[in-house]
Amino acid sequence: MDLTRLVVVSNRLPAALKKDEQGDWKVVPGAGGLVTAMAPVLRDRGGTWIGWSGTAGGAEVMDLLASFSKEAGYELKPVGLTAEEVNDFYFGFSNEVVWPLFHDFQSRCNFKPRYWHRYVDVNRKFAEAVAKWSGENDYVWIHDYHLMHVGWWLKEMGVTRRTGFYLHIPFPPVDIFLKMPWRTKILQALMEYDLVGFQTYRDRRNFIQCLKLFFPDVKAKGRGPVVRITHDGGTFNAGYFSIGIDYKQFNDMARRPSVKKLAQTIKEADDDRMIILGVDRLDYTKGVPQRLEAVRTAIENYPELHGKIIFTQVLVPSREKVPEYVALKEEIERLVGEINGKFSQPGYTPVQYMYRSLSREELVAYYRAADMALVTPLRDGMNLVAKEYCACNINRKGVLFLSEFAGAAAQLQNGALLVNPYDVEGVAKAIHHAYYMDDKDKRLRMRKMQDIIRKYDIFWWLDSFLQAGFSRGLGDFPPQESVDYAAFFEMGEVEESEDDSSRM
Ligand code: ADQ
Repeated sequence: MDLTRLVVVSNRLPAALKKDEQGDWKVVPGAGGLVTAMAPVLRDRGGTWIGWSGTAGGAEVMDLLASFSKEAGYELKPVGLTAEEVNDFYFGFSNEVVWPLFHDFQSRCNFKPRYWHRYVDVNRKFAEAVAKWSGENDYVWIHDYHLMHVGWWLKEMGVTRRTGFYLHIPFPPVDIFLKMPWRTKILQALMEYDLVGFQTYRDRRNFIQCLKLFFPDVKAKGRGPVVRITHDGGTFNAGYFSIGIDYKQFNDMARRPSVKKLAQTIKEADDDRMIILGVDRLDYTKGVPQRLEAVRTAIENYPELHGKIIFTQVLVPSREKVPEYVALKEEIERLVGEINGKFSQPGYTPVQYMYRSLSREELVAYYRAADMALVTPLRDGMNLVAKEYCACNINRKGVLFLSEFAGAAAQLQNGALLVNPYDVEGVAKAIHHAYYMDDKDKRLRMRKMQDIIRKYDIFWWLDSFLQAGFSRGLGDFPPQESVDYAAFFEMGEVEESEDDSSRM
């Protein structure tokens, strides 16, 4: 293989720059799954990570990152953004246009032309950084919805690189994507990458349907997860690669004596009660108010559950300065207050609520202690919480309720109890059903999910994408044969010219 180095590009660098108490900058390394998986590859292959440092840049920042790079074993190269750029590109176009539209919330979109223009300009800045910090033989892997235009700019600038793009969030269906004022420009930009990767078959299908609507000459051909798309004499590949977690790391941590002890403390407080857990970033796509309504309905419709279930919601602060998110937090807190006001009794508070980020050990202890997890986003690219919960379920007696609208449903449908998050009575009924589910059934379901999550972990995801990206053909892509992708909502909607007979 002639490609030697990997260049990863994402909106944020995998390390944040923060000021300490003395007002000096310091580098705090990221600990997410993506960083964990990428770091060894970047180190072994040699590589660079390009992203916004959280500041406007400057010599001090460069020095700090240079010393961090030395320790990490790969380079970190910052893109500096001004306050206006952060406002219009990040808070504006990324979070008020693409995020809501791609999650099917078109009524929440704020299609300000200024946002769009700044988005394109900032993407150019990222492309310039790629041109500067990468070489012709490097593979450039661009991540997520903030940076859909980088490949297009590289082409405009005459910079030749092998490029791959991965979308972590859903790609919307045609009827919703049509609302985007800059729809053809976005599709054209995506077609400039050599490989465009999505979370699920459904996302790739939506993308291809949008392409075909706007560019009638588009043809999609191929078998399996990666297809070849031809348009206007050019070709590129589009595939789906469901992102996974570092299963082993979560599972090992859940077995640690310190975590076991913490989990016991969590459980002991409500020894004879079933703990139902919710863990989310504060975001309207996660369906937290609907989930609280479902818990309320469960206690109302099934009085025998009163005093027997505890719902613990962990909410991670996010986008706290945005008024919509402030309002959402208030709504959630009002609902928690109402439910507890109505159903609490001495020694029993039905909803426990935490608004803060937990340490990894605490989070894993909650996963381990929980008898059930309510993962009910209204729409989600994948949802890693669902996978993390299963990885930490040591006794295999846990039950996962999973939204039909989470990308993870395609992989976990055989073990999870799939629910429609808008159907609060349906979710309440599922909770009631799970309360009486026998241990044998629970174990069988959990084992199925764990097998899939262990096999298709974050390292598998990374290898699959890179193999598909590095190979110019479609033939040597690793099979995903034991992933059951025949989710009910995907049936009967197979692309005509897309031979996907290997999709099971
Ligand atoms: P997110 O929308 O952030 O990710 P998700 O996939 O659930 O959603 O990941 C959240 C992460 O935050 C998990 O790894 C979890 O461990 C962590 N986390 C949650 N609560 C925490 C807490 N209280 N303390 C500490 N950590 C906490 C986007 C897309 C998803 C897609 C991922 C990856 O929106 O659909 O699955 O990227 O591609």
